[in-house]
Amino acid sequence: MRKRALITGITGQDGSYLSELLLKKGYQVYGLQRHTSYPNTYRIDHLINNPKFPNFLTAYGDLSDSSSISAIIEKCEPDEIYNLGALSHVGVSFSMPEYTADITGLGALRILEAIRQLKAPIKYYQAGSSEMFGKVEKDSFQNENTPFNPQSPYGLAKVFAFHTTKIYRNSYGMFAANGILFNHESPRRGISFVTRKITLGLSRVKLGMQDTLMLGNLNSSRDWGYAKDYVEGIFKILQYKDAEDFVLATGETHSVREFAQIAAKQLGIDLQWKGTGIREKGINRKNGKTVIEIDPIHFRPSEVDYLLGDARKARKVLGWKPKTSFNELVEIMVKNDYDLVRKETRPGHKIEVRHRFY
Ligand code: NAP
Ligand code: G4F
Repeated sequence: MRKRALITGITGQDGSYLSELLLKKGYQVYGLQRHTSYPNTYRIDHLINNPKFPNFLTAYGDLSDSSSISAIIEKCEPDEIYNLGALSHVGVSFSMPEYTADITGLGALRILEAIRQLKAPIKYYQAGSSEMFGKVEKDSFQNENTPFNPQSPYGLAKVFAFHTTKIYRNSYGMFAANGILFNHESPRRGISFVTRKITLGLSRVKLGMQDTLMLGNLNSSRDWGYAKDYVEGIFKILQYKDAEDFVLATGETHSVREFAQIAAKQLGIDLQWKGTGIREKGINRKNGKTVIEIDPIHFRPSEVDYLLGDARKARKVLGWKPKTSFNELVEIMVKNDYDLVRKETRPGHKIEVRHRFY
């Protein structure tokens, strides 16, 4: 019998890659899709109503709505649920703290409670985040034993979901596991996250469609991996014999400035940094033009300055390790966005990649 998986956050970056992975493994894949006034399915359009993927179906539901969650679980009878749905933007979570707690935090509880009430033997995956570690000591590694110290409504909501998952596992013997994933990116990353903002923005600068890219904190460091590698880890977490919690990370950290420098280099722009603080600028050494500037609008009320993951447990227990290096990741994203923006330069191919806030 074909295994069945239900994915929340099916229209997101990870939801789309995980769907492809599970379909390849022969799963029947169901997606809980939230209703939007205009379909927001560009990452999964190639799977929807495609005769090549008869085992892919989505249904409307919302993480704020218990009845829709229960109805979908009852209808799909999944063996596994991957809860990837969230308000996932840390900066935006400061503007919408209550909504973040509701969707990113309580959403997990609603699913776990639905599984408990149905008394169904469903395995549950919770998409936890390195943002839960929050403020950590510079040069330290974070692993499954590192205490949480969240710095944002998003981080706080994820800590709630993490502990809820553990409580349901310990109290009711449910197979409920947490992944604690460090940042992972791809050409499908939302355009308001810093990596994609850089690869799109610098591609536009290179092609003369934009003069300057406005960024926030250049000093912040992240452990950046490739989303396609990480969904393999997510799958392995639910296939392990016991429900446990696992960190997935690369074990390398790089600053936002470094990411921008490498992306620029791959586009043939040699960036030189001048000035300090909010007056720091990235200048094109060749023509003296300012390519990157700081706009404090992108600063957060509280920042996580530094993250670096220790994924030795996942490597040892699950046999998972990332395959894509930092430079390869930047290259994949730059190539994708350069090609995308190049299409913009052709008549009739206007795509909108500008955004004011994040
Ligand atoms: P993403 O691209 O932002 O996708 C989030 C998904 O959640 C989207 O499908 C979104 O739907 C859906 N969603 C938002 N509000 C919802 C609601 N009220 N009801 C149902 N669905 C809703 O995020 P991602 O990068 O794929 O990340 C997947 C998960 O992993 C998230 O929980 C994120 O917090 C977590 N995580 C991500 C990273 C990372 O670096 N990417 C690291 C650690 C943890 P729409 O498309 O309609 O907006
Ligand atoms: O790309 P970001 O918005 O990602 P952030 O905040 O690390 O969160 C992502 O990773 C988490 C895992 O740790 C996930 F749980 C979460 O869902 C999300 O996927 O920002 C990265 C860094 C931050 O320090 C931010 O302040 O880049 C800095 N930054 C500098 N300029 C900027 C910008 N971030 C954004 N979004 N936009 C800027 O212009």
